[in-house]
Amino acid sequence: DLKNISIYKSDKGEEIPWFPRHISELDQCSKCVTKYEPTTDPRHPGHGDATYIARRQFLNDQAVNFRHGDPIPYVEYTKEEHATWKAVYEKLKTLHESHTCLSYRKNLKMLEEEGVLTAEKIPQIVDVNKYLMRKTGFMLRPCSGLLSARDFLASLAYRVFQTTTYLRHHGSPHHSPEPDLVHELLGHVPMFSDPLIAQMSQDIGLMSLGATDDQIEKLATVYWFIIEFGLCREDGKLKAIGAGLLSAYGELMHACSDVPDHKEFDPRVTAVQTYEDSDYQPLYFVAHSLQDALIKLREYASSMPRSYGVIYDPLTQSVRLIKKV
Ligand code: H4B
Repeated sequence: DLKNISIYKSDKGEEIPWFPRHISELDQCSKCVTKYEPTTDPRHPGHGDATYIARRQFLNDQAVNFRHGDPIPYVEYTKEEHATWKAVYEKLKTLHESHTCLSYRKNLKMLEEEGVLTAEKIPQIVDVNKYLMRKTGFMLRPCSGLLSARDFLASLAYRVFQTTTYLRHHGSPHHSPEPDLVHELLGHVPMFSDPLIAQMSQDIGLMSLGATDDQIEKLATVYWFIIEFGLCREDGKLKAIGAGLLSAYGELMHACSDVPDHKEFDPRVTAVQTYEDSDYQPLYFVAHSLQDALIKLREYASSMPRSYGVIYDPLTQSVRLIKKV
């Protein structure tokens, strides 16, 4: 098992944790963390619902067996699942104009016009990928739940977004304690269609390759506050850019209201801010714009100490290490 063996040594002799050097090696980056499992955690709305648990397990087993290059499995969603999707979609729609950033509205509109995202049915990953490939080269691949930050971030380096394929519980359509299809497809996909968000995500991913645990923690925190829960200001109003907000009716309203604190996005500060993962955030970071967030993130990235350079080659979808003198 090569997974946890450190196989690189820098010139100074320090060990660099294993990381994928080619997109196919993401097959080894699917380690899940168990948190909010419906089998064991009473806070999960599916807790005690044997039918739901079996369905989630079935979809997760399918995802676990996926290998890079395989055709993406087709999933036959049930009537009930389509109905839950529709209820969430329509409710979120009522906040789009007032609470979401311009990029989200534009990209969602294009996705809707092409029939990729609609309230009527849960889309297939294959169809989403055709769209995303054309826009930013991002690609979804199925995964089986909440991944470790290290594995999740490594996939972003290759513009791969690991995506759950199960849906939240029908008894709690407007909130889910774990990532689900609504979060991935309605929250992330329109934003991964934006070239600036795509680049920011890949930058965070590339910085994570071979990083120390402490650096991973910092990068995961920046990711959390900008890609998941970030806000920006448009025409003087707070608007959501983060997928965690774009897929959660209640928190979207809360985040843009004057109840929580709002601080200017500054990766150095953001990276060490503690966050809440079981309730609404008490504090959100606000970027001036997506451009501004990307520039600040790149400055932060280049200041992170690392004894080697990483070069991503999109033609071979691989990463090369270069020595620093
Ligand atoms: N796993 C899945 N399946 N989906 C996600 O959106 C995330 C994940 N987000 N694991 C990750 C963790 C982030 O919250 C950071 C990088 O920890």
